[in-house]
Amino acid sequence: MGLVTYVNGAFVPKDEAKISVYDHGYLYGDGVFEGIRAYDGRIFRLDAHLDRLYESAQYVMLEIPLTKKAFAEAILETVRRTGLKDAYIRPVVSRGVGDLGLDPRKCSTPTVVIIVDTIQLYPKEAYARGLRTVTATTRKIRPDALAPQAKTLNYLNNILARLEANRAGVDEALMLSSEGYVCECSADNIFLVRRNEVWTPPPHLGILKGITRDTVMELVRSLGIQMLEQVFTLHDVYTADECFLTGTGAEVGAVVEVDSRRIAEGIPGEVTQRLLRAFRELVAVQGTPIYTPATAERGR
Ligand code: PXG
Repeated sequence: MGLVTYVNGAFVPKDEAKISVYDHGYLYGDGVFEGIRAYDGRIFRLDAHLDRLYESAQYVMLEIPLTKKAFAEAILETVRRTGLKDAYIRPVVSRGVGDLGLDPRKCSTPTVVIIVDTIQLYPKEAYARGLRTVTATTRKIRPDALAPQAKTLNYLNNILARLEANRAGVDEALMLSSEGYVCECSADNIFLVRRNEVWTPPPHLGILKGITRDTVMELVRSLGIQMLEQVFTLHDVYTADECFLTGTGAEVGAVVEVDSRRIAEGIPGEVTQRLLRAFRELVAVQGTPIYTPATAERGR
């Protein structure tokens, strides 16, 4: 078994998965996507990811030519055909093949792709030592220009920030709103621990409402710690007791340095580590099973 990709209803080997250069997803970034993970044969929060995919599509007036139920089944079947139990799943729906003008009316059928692969976003050592970040000079796109809640194929704003992190030789880039408030990182949400409270920016500031973020907010509350969604500045980050990032790829990743300032002791904090443990316990038991008894022998 090798990696299998779903392309418009067909299951094809990774190397044969192809789309047209006239696809407006390629020409204009006109489309939406999701990033989902499977842990030990279960897809974590599949319904929440599908809800967000369909909401992103609704925002850009892109009609996904599958019901949510059919999409879920297509995802499950693509993973089954790879035989993977731990996987990274990337559904992508683009406007489809059109002409060289940007008018979406020229695109008659959306292109639906589901990529299944493996993922390790940050190296293992990064979790042990903690992540280092810099604040990008690139500001978040204003929510009235392009809603950051929508996971669209236009990721250049985040990529510009990531380039800045690369140039600084650190792991991630922190992004601010045009007013200078802390929003999120290029592919992760941000949290602070301050005096036994946990803070994260509210969605209206112009961030992606991360599914890991929602999960971690629930975990914070279940640990009996005060969880606040509130606006904060870099001053609050630099002086925090702990800082961590959340995302499908990153899970819960401690941040130990921001803009050359060491955060507290410069080692992963206690609350962060408790939350990472709680998160890993949760993903091990929660989620949509991929392999039913009838297909179980295919899992590895
Ligand atoms: N903010 C942004 C801008 C993101 O792109 C998150 C927050 C975290 O959201 P979730 O729902 O994952 O908790 C994301 C997610 C990648 C990659 O390949 C990117 C994401 C997720 C998985 C992989 O870089 N972005």
